[in-house]
Amino acid sequence: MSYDIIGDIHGCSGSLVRLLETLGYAKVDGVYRHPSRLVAFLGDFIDRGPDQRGVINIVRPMIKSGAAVSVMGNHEFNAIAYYSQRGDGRGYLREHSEKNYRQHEMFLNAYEPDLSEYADVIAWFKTLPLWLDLDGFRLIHACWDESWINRIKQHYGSILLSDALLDAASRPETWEFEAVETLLKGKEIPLSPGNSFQDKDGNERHHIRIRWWDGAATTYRQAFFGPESASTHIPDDEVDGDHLLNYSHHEPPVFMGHYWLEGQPQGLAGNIACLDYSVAKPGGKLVAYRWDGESTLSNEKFVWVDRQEK
Ligand SMILES: [Mn+2]
Repeated sequence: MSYDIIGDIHGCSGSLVRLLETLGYAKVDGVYRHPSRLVAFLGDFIDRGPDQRGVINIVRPMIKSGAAVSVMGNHEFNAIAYYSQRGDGRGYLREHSEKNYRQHEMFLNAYEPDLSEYADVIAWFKTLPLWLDLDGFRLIHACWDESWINRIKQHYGSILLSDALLDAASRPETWEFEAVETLLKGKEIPLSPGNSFQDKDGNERHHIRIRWWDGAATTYRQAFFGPESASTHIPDDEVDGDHLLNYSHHEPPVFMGHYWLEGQPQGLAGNIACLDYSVAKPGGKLVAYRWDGESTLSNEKFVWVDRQEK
């Protein structure tokens, strides 16, 4: 089966409709379908953009009817934790702080007024798997880390976010926290002691997000995954310890979202593609990859639409 893999949508329903139509999907009985293809979503349907409900009302019926599959994004994970009470009765699994509220405000404004609808959409988020290892390709929101994937499989026996895993992953001292952080938010490594750099907002940082698939990167600067302008501030020293991952070019292609890339959509390696091109920001794009079974990805198969107003 051929798939159109679509990156982070973040409440931008107009861009989603435009992209689906560009790819040849049309509504049949209220659900977008293609005569011979399926969609694979990478999560992050919500937060930031103007039409939270509109996006859910397109993607949810597609998944339910078998026209699409999807993994969970960090924004769905956060939404579940924001909604869910702690086991000890002391508040919520994700703190209702000013910062967390602001990040989630557009979604809460759309759903919170109707508690049964709010509960229903959160329950649906829990049906989204943390990763999908499909026939010939893989989907993950941010980082395909085989060791965390295997550990979750072994301990929880599932690709879904059970209540037990949700609870453990909401406590920073647990391995589950680190596992879910890595899979859904990317792999970060500490700089060597005493080193730091200033990010674009002027914050001092002691960790960098890494090109987790890139075994050829051996220095902090080479391993850094982020804007070119920031990389000049990263020390070019050899990475200490066994922190890097490597994703062999013999492995199936991995599609991910999450990273708010800019510029012309293109592959990061022959079998690695990020499809998040910041649709919720001015100048952003909603990006798809048209996959037809190939194990080596081609830059000609990226398709995108410019961000639409709604
Ligand atoms: Mn995202």
